[in-house]
Amino acid sequence: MFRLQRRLRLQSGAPLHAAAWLGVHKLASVQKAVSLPPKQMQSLLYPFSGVEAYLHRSVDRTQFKLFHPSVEDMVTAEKLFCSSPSHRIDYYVSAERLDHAPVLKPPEVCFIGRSNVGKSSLIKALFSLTPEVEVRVSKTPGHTKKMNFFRVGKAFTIVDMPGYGHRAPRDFVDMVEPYLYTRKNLVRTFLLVDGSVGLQHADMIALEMCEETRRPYVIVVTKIDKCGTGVLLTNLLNLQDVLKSQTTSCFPQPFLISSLSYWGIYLLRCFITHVTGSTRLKDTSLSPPETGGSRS
Ligand SMILES: Nc1nc2c(ncn2[C@@H]2O[C@H](COP(=O)(O)OP(=O)(O)OP(=O)(O)O)[C@@H](O)[C@H]2O)c(=O)[nH]1
Ligand SMILES: [Mg+2]
Repeated sequence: MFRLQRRLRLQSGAPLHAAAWLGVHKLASVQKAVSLPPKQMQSLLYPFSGVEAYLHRSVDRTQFKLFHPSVEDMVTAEKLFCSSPSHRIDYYVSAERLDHAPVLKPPEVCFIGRSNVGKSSLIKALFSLTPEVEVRVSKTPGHTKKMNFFRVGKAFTIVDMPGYGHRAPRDFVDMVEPYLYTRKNLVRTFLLVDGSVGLQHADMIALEMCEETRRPYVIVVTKIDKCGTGVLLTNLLNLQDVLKSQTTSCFPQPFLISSLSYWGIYLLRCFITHVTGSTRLKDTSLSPPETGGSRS
């Protein structure tokens, strides 16, 4: 473990100046995560490993581990989430309609889901190494009213969407649907589902909408810190059934996340840099050749 930490320190170049760490959460960096006891580290980096032991032997686990990059890959990905003069990360603009959305060249990923599911919190956690980027979160559902565009240098753009369901903006459908169908540079949609309550009726409608767009999308299971293992497993297995039987464009692996405890944040950063073509995985034998949407 010590050797791994030292190698990671060497790879990531000069350590950040102390002032640069001000306001940065203690678990924001994967380098901190690898200094924790092995079991804790494993759950933070590969959250499925934390629940795996509770699954019956007959349950097929492969789909939960399709994207399984190395720690080195996560370190490489993490660098793109650190702002620098030559790689600026910033909030760019908000748009209420697709025709107000900026025309941007870099590949784009967006986050959709029910209001209050944790979209903005997740983006805030992804950007936690650049705390000056303000991502607004709230306990009150329906907080995000517009599509918010965040630029990550020239590498990619992340879009925070308003939520559907309770207190959704009135023009939600007019805003989000045309974006999902026609946005040219959209490479991945992340559909967030609350792990403590599982798939709801509104999520099924969103899932159908994603299927109709025929564009690749990925399920992210949020707030896994909030639910007991039993509830999480039940919801996960139900989700797996739905993915298997009712989807063709969804990536079969759901990503498990806690934006407050940082479980799965490093893995998701790595997936985003991978699908936007910003980084290459070192050991591709760990992942399927196609981490895109369609199941082969
Ligand atoms: N326990 C726990 N709470 C979370 C997590 N992620 C978000 N929350 C809480 O959920 C609430 C809603 O979070 P937001 O990120 O604003 O949710 P949103 O999906 O952006 O909501 P809208 O903008 O209203 O659509 C806040 O009180 C967050 O602190 C998580 O991983 N764990
Ligand atoms: Mg929000």
